[in-house]
Amino acid sequence: MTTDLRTRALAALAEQTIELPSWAFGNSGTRFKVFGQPGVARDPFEKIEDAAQVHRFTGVAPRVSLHVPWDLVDDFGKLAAHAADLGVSIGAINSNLFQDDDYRLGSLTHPEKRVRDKAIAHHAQCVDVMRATGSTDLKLWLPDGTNYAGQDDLRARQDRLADSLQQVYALLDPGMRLLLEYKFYEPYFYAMDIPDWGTSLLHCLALGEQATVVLDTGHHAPGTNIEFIVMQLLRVGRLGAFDFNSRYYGDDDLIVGSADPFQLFRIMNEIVAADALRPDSGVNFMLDQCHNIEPKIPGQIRSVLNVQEATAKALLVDRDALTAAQQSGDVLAAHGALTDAFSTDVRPLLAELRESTGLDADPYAAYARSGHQERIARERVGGTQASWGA
Ligand code: RM4
Ligand code: MN
Repeated sequence: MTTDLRTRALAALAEQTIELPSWAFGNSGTRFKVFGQPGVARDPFEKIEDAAQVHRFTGVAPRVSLHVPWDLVDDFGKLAAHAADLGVSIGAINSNLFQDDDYRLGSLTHPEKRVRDKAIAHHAQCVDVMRATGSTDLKLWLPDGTNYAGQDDLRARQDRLADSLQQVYALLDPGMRLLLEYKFYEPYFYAMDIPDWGTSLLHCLALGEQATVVLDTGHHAPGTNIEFIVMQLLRVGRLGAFDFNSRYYGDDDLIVGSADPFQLFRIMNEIVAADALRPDSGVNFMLDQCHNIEPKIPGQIRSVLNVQEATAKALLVDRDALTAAQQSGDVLAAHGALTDAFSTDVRPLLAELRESTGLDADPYAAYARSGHQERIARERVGGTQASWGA
């Protein structure tokens, strides 16, 4: 790697941030079983303490996404102040449209106006939480869909959705954004109402400039070229955020970069190529994961490091050589420019980055040595552990 590439990579890496999900620090599981772990956070304050540990050792995770109502507290100002004391801040506020009996046939798309109004009102509550915490991103994952052909009118559902989204959008203050996620299946299996990036983008375009698409890496059919979607959304200025994770088949909550590190590298390559790594690019790099069978804080540290490593490799692509090879039709040289960067061991570079800011070169080992895990297992007794869905 040339000195120039190295220097630029270090500068870009020093600015990168990755947002952590509060739900990664509560107990979680499958729809069959939630597994408990010793020392798991019992409330949103403790979840933020755990997230702050990830930031303390990695230096690149200064924000925590909250989920309403899982993270409801009496005083959100106090929660934001608690975060600030620990050196982190509140990131995106995630709404919940999937845990209420009223939502059996949908929420923002429900045939009944009463239910749609209730789902819209929930977003007013989320916007209040944003005002109290200084959050600027309202994240909406729509779990609506149908299970059987003919169950409901597909087009009418889109029309109701467009109308409901407009009302949610109208709740935003200037400077706030609506992040609209898509998912190709689950919880419904015949048709989801926002199954793909195209549907999400159409709704965002109709809403206005403050609406952007969230790309959850787990929400695609196997074999989907995700980096193409990243490129296309960046091209039209509507990639608002990532939900990073990994999936093999049906689940999407595994550690980012664990299933296919080359895919994560290809995604980050499109980000770097479009100069979208800059903090002011408008792309929020968030994790959306649960750690069901592995310890949670180390799981989040590993995830952050995986994103950082893929980013470092993408920054090391020799773009001049790549462009020259592409223009001259040298297929193998062009592909080689990517694979050379991917094959680089970036761990020494990242170690150097960390040491330059006083961090341990190995955040994972440093956390293990810190005794924090043993301390929370000892101290967090009594009360009810936070868990997915509560
Ligand atoms: C969805 C989606 C959302 C997450 C929920 C719990 O599949 O990924 O981002 O908030 O799960
Ligand atoms: Mn997600």
